[in-house]
Amino acid sequence: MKVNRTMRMLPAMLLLAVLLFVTGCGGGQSGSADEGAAETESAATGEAEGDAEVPSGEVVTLKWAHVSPPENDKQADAILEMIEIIKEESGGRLIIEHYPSSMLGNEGEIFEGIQMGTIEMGSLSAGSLGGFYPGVLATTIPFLFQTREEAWEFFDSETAVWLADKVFEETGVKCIGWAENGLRCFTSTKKQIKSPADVAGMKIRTQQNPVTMAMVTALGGSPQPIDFAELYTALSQGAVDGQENPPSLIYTQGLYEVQPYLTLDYHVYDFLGVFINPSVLDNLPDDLREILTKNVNDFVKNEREKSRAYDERDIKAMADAGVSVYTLTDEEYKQMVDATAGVVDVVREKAGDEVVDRILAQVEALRQ
Ligand code: EAX
Repeated sequence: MKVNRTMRMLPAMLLLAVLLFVTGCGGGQSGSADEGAAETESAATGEAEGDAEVPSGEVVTLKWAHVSPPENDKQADAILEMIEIIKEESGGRLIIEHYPSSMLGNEGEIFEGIQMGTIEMGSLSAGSLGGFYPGVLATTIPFLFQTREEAWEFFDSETAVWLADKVFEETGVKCIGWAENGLRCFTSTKKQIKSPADVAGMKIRTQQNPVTMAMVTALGGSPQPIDFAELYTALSQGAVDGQENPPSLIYTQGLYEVQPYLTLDYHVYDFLGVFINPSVLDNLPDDLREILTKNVNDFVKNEREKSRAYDERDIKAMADAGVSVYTLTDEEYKQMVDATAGVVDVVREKAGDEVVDRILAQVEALRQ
């Protein structure tokens, strides 16, 4: 968090002094010195156009890092919309800087940065967060959620609040929202995946997530953990035979260009947690903290809707681009569910019975 009004103003003041000297103007000509100052400061600080109101108080700047694409992606687009709203509502006093595409590292490095405070905010998925608090891996039990809407209800439930508290207890980082990465699906290079028999012998890229790795093993495949930023290259070079991610991310990351087969099996609903360094949140002025938390809540709802809409948009775009898009038959779906039923034992081993039992109970309660 950069709270450095004096240092921030110095370049502006020097530039204004030069401008005044060169043009010989104070107020009185096009706009007042104040207006000139406002524009100069905006120019010096790279903030919004000259008409942005110069903040009266300190300007707080927070970095938000993630590994998804920078635009035309459900997460990036929802973040960029939120950034403008926050800037408006705070009168330019709260600036969120967007760092997509692994600019500040992979998801694990981003989370470590948030723990240390070198990165103020970030968003990452279950597979990566599980490396810091394995309890969240219980949300990646294969075929746990029947629909994304059911998953949204879960992540809006008191169990999800409890899960966020457990993340804070275990990692020291605050979770202020459960957005959506999406319903993860398989893509493959050599043939369409329709059943466990098709996965057998395939090298499938996974996150460093023991649950997903156990799922691929249960299907007869060989899990290959690779960073998301390296995935396109690994697929294009044939280092792996397939991977699994939500349809929209498969499209916006360009993976479909090197994956001729997409199977809409929706084996895991994956969250994108929104995380912030607790000191950053606690040290914000009350009004800015209120603006941030309110808008992150709105971001989560907006991002989920975009994820649903972009999935539909991007599945069509991939089919139009020649990707073979396959939906499992009921029998094939049952084969995938049956083949991965034993993975819950791995989840219990990694996440612990308390979390698994609480999450299963909450999902059951949602269905009553
Ligand atoms: O969170 O690595 C992955 O497959 C994730 O879906 C990606 O990091 C976005």
